Amino acid sequence: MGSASGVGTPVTGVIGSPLDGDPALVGGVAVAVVAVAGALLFVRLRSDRTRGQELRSALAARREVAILTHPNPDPDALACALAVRELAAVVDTDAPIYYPGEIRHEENLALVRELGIDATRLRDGSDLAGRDVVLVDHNQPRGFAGAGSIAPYAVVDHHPGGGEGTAFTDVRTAYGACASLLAEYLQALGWRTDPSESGGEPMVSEGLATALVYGIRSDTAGFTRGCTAAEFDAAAYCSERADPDTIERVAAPPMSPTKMEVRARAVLDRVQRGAFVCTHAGNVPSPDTVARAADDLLRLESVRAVVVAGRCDGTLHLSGRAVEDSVHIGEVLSTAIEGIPMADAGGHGRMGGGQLSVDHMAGLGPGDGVGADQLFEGIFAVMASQDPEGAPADPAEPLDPVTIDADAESATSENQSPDDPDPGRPN
Ligand SMILES: [Mn+2]
Repeated sequence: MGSASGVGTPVTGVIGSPLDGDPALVGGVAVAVVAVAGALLFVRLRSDRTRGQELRSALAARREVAILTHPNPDPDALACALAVRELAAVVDTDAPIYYPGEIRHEENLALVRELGIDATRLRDGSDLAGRDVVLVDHNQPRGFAGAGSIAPYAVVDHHPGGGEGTAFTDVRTAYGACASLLAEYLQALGWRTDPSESGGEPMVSEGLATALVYGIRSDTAGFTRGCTAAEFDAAAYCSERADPDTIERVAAPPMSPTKMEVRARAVLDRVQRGAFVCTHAGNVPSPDTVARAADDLLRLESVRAVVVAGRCDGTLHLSGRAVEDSVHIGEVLSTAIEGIPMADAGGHGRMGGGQLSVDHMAGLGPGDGVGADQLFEGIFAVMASQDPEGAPADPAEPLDPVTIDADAESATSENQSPDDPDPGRPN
């Protein structure tokens, strides 16, 4: 309020002269005028503050906050968490980063490794009890026990939903990445990204600039999907400071021989009917590998829908992909597994997944079991009924049950890399 008294002094002088005879009244009016002028100035200053200044003030008001990402943080969420932590550091606020689920996608793991991101897995809501939680890249806590009882302190996000923070909320659903918002804050706060510039404001760290660019790149599928001017502006602002070598390494992380073999086998052993492909990739080190193999196969020329199966930890994981205007792959999978006990599947139009019990498929359950060949016949039939244009012109040969049977010993178990922590069950 120091500046408010500076405004008040001349005002008192102007209105003082007609009231010379009554010092008490003069004093009272002066105090009132100063208070009103101060309040107006305060409101004006507040409304002129940038969102970044507001968030910084909210962070400065606490000795510590807990930054929370959504359950399986992606590069955008991790970049935002780093940005909040760096902003908190300049106002001497501790801001550890938490996530409730797993960091499991290769790209996400590579980002964490390359930038040395320090994030802690949340056990449950008790880890956050009594703490001021800052949500990034989502606006309602989820994915852990007690999530519903948390009232976030601050929220920065670009997803729909009504979640708000008690001290600060900025949710912009038009933005392609949440990292663009944080970059905007830093830029408006005068943080420097060009090492040749001089100035009193802090310099964005190289790791943060790299993470922000990567987060934007990742959430917009390489500046194509849902990318707005805000994403280009934010990336341009960070570009001088971001490390292109790190970005390249994170974008194409080294792959274990086992994972590469699974993806190769998924292609080599594929069964194609018209524009549809099903394939059994055998034992896989993680369900994520099945999903990546499905992404690969959908890129095959003239292929419109694919389903890849892979066995891991006693479960047959299914991953489906379809191009637009073909089948609804989530419905294909849920229809194909109807009537199979201990099976679950579903998803969106262009992306779906499912799980079946390998023991049950082998007949070690209530029913007679079901072979992967039968499963694939069912999937092909549903695909053909949904997208007749993609169906083969000729009646197909029956599938070879040895190649794709769930029980067949695949080459993976013998060729398993010895350092692979999760080789899958040979069964
Ligand atoms: Mn995001």
